[in-house]
Amino acid sequence: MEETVKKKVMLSGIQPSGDLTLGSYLGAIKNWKERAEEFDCYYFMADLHSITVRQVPADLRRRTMEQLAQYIACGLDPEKNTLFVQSHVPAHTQLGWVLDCFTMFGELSRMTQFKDKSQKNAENINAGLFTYPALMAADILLYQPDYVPVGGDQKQHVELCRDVAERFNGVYGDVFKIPEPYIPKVGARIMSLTTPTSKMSKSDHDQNGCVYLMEKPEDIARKFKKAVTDSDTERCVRYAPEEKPGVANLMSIYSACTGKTFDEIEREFDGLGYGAFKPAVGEAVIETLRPIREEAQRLMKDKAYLESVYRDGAQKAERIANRTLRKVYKKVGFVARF
Ligand code: ATP
Ligand code: LTN
Repeated sequence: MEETVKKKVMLSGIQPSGDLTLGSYLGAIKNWKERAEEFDCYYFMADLHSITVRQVPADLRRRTMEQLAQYIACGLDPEKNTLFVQSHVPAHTQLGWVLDCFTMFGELSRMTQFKDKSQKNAENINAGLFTYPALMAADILLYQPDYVPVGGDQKQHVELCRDVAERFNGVYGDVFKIPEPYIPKVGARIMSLTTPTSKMSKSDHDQNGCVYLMEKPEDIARKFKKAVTDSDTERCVRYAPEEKPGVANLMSIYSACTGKTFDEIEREFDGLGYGAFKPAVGEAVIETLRPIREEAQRLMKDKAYLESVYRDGAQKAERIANRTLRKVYKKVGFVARF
C-alpha cells in the first residue's frame, strides 16, 4: 500500500498596506516560493492588520488584489498553495480575541514594531496596533504550521506567538503546535538604499530608498546608481556591515538575487569600485523582478481568475482554521451551538 507522508505546513502573511518591496520579496516571499513544493503552504493578505494604520478604502481593496496577483507571479501556484484574504476567514478574529486574553500587557509593550509604529503614528495609537501580535498569533496557530517564513523584523512576533501557544497549552493540553520562525541567511533585513541604517519599508516616505516589486527597470536602475555607499577613498567592495553598511546592504541584495557568496562578490569587483558595482546590483534586481512584474501585470487584467483563487483559498483555509477554533472554544469552556 502506498504510504502517504503528511507534508509539513508553512504559513505567512503580508499586510496590503503599501506596494510590496524588494525587502519583503528577499526577506519572505522568495522563501515561500522556494519551499512551495516541499510544504503544505498557506499565504494570505493580512488586511485585518492593515487597518491598525488608517487606510484609504479603495486603495486597500486594490492593493489586496494586486498583492494576490504578485503572490502568484512570484511563483505560488494556487493549485498547490492556499492563497486567501485574511478577513474572509472569521476564525482569525475569533481566535484573536481568545488569544488577547492569553497575551500580557507587558509582552505587547516590549514589541519593537509597536514602539516604532506608535512613534510614526502618534495621532492614532489605537488598541489594534497594540494587540496586533495576538491577532498574528491567531493567524499562525489556527493552521498548526511547522514554519513561519518571515523577515528578521518579524522574529519577535513569532517568538511571542510561541510563548502564547505554550501558555495556552500549559493550561489546556496540546492544542497548538509550536511553530518556528523561518528566516533567510541572506536578505533577512534589507536596508533602505538612501539610509542604510534603517529597514527598507513599504510605508517609508523616502521613495528613493525603497524598490518596489512592480517598479519600472529604468527607475530601479536610477535608484541603485544613486544608492548611498560611503566616503571610503579606496571605494572597495568589501563586506563590513558596521563600517560600510551601504555596501554591505548592496552586497546582500546582490547575493540574494544571484546566489553568489560575499567572497565571490568581493573578487568579482576587486579593483573596479562602486561605479561598476552599483549598476550591476541594479541589473541583478531588474532581472530578478522582471518576470514577476510582467506576470503580475497580466494577472491583474484577469479579475475573474483572481476572484476564483481567493474564493477557493478561503474555503480551504476556513475548513482548517475552524477545526482549531472549535477545539479552542471547547477547551476554554464555551457551550457548543451544535
Ligand atoms: P510596513 O512599512 O507597512 O510596516 P514593511 O515594508 O515593513 O511594511 P511588511 O508587510 O511588514 O513590510 O513585511 C512583509 C514581510 O516581508 C515580512 O515577513 C517582513 O519580515 C518581510 N520584510 C519586510 N521588509 C523587509 C526588509 N527590508 N528586509 C527583509 N525582510 C523584510
Ligand atoms: N506582522 C506581519 C504580517 C503578518 C504575518 C502574520 C506574518 C500578519 N499575520 C502571520 C506571518 C504570520 C508583518 O507586519 N509583516
